[in-house]
Amino acid sequence: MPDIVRQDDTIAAIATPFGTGGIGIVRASGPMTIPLFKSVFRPARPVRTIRSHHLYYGWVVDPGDNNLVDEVLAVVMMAPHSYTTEDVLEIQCHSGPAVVRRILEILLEDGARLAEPGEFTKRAFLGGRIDLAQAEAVLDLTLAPASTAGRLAVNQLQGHFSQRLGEIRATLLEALAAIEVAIDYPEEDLEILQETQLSELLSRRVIDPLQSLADAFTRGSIYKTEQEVLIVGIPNVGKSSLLNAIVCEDRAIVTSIPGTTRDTIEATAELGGIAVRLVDTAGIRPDPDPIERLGMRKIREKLDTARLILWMLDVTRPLTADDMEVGRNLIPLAGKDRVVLVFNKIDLDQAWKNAADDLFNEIVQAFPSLESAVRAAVSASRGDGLDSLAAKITGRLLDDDTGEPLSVVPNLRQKEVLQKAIVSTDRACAALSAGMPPDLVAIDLRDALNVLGEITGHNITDEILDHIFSNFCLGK
Ligand SMILES: Nc1nc2c(ncn2[C@@H]2O[C@H](COP(=O)(O)OP(=O)(O)OP(=O)(O)O)[C@@H](O)[C@H]2O)c(=O)[nH]1
Ligand SMILES: [Mg+2]
Repeated sequence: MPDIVRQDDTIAAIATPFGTGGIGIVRASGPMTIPLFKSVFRPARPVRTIRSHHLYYGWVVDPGDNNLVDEVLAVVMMAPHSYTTEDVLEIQCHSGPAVVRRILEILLEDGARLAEPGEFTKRAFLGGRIDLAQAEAVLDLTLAPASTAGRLAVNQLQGHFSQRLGEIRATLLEALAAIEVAIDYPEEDLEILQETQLSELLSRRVIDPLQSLADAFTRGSIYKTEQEVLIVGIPNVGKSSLLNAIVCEDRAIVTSIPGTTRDTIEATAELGGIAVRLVDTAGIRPDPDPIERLGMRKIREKLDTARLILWMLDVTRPLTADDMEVGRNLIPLAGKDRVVLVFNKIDLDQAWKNAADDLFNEIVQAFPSLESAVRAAVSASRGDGLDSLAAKITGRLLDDDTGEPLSVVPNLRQKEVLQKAIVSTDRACAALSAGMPPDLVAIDLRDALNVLGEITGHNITDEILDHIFSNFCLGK
C-alpha cells in the first residue's frame, strides 16, 4: 500500500443521478465536514454532541439568509469509519434537481470544493481503506449491466483479485529471496538455486495463475457490455412477438398484417447473467417499399456488428423464396456460428417437430454451412420454449465456454499489467535455464513484482491514478 495521504480540503458532490426521484443525496468529505454539518443543518431536536453514524432529522438552512431549503435526514460518519476514511456528511433530501443543487451550492459556499469524478473513491484508496483493484471494482459495479458483472465486481471489491495477486507476489518474493542468497554466496550457487525447481515454481505458481487471470479478461468481457442479438426473418413470422416475450413487455407492435414493423426496435433483457440487447427488425421481403428499404439498410448494418442473429421461421408455412432471400442476405455476412435458427408458432401445429425438421433440411440444402447451426423451437405468443432458447443464446454468446467459473475479471488496464508481469517472469525463467548470472534473473523478477504493484496500487504514478478515477462519475 502507498503511504496514507490525508487531504486538507473538503470535497462535496451530488451522489445520486440528476432528475426527480425518491430521494437525492448530497455528500461531503474532509476536515470541514463537522463545521459544515453545524452550519447548514438545523436538527429538529437539539444535538449536544454529534454521534457518528446516527441519522438526524431536521432541515437544511441557508447560512446566508437563514431560509429553510429542505426537510432532510443527515448523517455524519466520522473518520476513519467512512467510505473515504475521512469525516463524511451525507444529506438525504427530497429529490428534485433544484433542491439537490441548492444544497450542494450551500456546501460549496461554506468552504467545500466540488469533488472531481471518482474523488470520494480515490480518497478511500489514498486513505488505505481499499486498494486500487478494489477502487476499480467500484467503477465496475456502477457500470455492471447485468447480475454476473455485478457479482464479479463484488468479488473484486471484497478483495479476491488482490488476494490472488498477493499469493503470486509472495511466490515472486520467495524466488527473489532464493536468488539473492545465490548472489550473496556464489560459490554455493547450484545447491541453493536449483534452477529447474525454481523455474517450475515460477511457471506453476506465477505464470499459470497470471495467464488464467489475463484470460479471464476475454472470457469475462461478455458480461461487461450489452451483447446485441438481432431477430430477422420474413414478415409475420413472429419477430416482434419474440422480442416482447423475451423482454416481458409490449415493446413492439404485433399484428397479423405482414410488414407491421418498419424500423428496428431495441429492448434489453438479462439472459443467464448476460445483458442482451435484442433488436427486432422489419420483415425482409423482395420489392420493399421506400420505408422498408431504409429498414433493410439498418438490418444490413446490424448484421455486421450483432453478436448473434436469430433467423426466425414459421413452422406452419413452407419455406418460400422470400425465406431464401433472407438466407442469402444473412449467411455471407453472419457466418454459421452467429446464426440461431428459431422455429416459431409451434402451438399451431401438433406435428411441429416434423415441420421444423423439413424446414431445416431445406435450409441446409440451400445453405450447407448451417448444418451445425443451433436450433430452437418456440411459441412466441404462448411462451413455450423460451427458456431453452435463452440457454442456447447464452451458450452461443459464451462460445460454449466450459472453463472454470470466473471469480474475477480484470479490466483492460489490469490485463495489460498482467501480461507485462508474465513477460518479465518468462524472461526470468529463460535466464535461469540459460544459466545466466543470478543478478540478471533478479532484475526480471523485480520487474514482475513492480509491475504487479500497478494493479493493487503498491506502485503507481499520479498520472495513472488520475486517469483511472477520471472514468468515474461525479459524486462516486
Ligand atoms: N399462434 C401463434 N401466433 C403467433 C406466434 N408468434 C406470432 N404470432 C402471430 O403472428 C402474427 C405476426 O406476429 P409479429 O410478431 O407481428 O410478426 P413479425 O415477424 O414481427 O412481423 P413483421 O413486423 O410484419 O415483420 C401476429 O398475429 C401474432 O399474434 C406464435 O408463436 N403462435
Ligand atoms: Mg414485427
